[in-house]
Amino acid sequence: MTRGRFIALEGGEGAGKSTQARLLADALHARGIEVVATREPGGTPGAERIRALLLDTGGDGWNPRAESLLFAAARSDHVERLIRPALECGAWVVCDRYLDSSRAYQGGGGGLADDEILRLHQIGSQGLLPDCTLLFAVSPATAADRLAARDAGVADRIGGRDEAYHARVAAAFATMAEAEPERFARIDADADPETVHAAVMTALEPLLADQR
Ligand code: T5A
Repeated sequence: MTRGRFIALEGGEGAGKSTQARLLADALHARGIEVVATREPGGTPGAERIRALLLDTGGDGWNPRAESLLFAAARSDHVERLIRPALECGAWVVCDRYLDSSRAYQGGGGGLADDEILRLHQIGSQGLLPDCTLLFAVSPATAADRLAARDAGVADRIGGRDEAYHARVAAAFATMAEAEPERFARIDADADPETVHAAVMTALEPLLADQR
């Protein structure tokens, strides 16, 4: 049995990750590939419970270290119970956010060192990395317009942080993509959904070609 492929979608709020995750899963299905579509934080019952702790706006929230531990714990359950078994069965996993969100938000945004987050990932998930990480880059104005149209100003605990925090998140994503060009594909996400989807399929062409 050939191992499946692991694709993660990353970027800031409103970049269109969830929209593109759905389009990608449909396109892979249409090619006869078995797909497991999932998300972080979440993806398993235990990780979804941690998601509620992290994102619901009640209470005082968590400091960046506690936040990182919770994300790593949710990811550990997700990897162990869903992602690894799916890959081992030959399915492709399409994951809406993964490790690089922790590196960008708790690292770039919250100030934790990148190697600390990578160490937590080693402990929790034995360092499992995606085969390809699609980074959706959108201008802040476009993202704000999309979120205003969809959410009418209501954000979760992390999405609601200030502009400076989100600017550090975007900078951290850009730095990671530059440092690991073999794993990251940067996708211009300002365009309409179909154009963005076409760019995603082009970026995945080498992995799809391997599959044939
Ligand atoms: N987080 C997560 C961490 O801090 N650390 C971590 O380790 C992890 C895993 C998760 C939060 O947790 C943080 C990051 C986040 O703050 P979430 O609820 O999963 O939060 O939310 P997001 O991932 O931020 O998802 P959003 O739904 O806000 O944004 P998406 O998925 O990028 O955007 P999407 O596809 O939902 O689209 C938003 C709107 O725009 C439209 C859609 O129809 C929708 O209305 N749209 C487009 N419109 C025009 N053109 C396009 N190309 C469009 N694409 C989408």
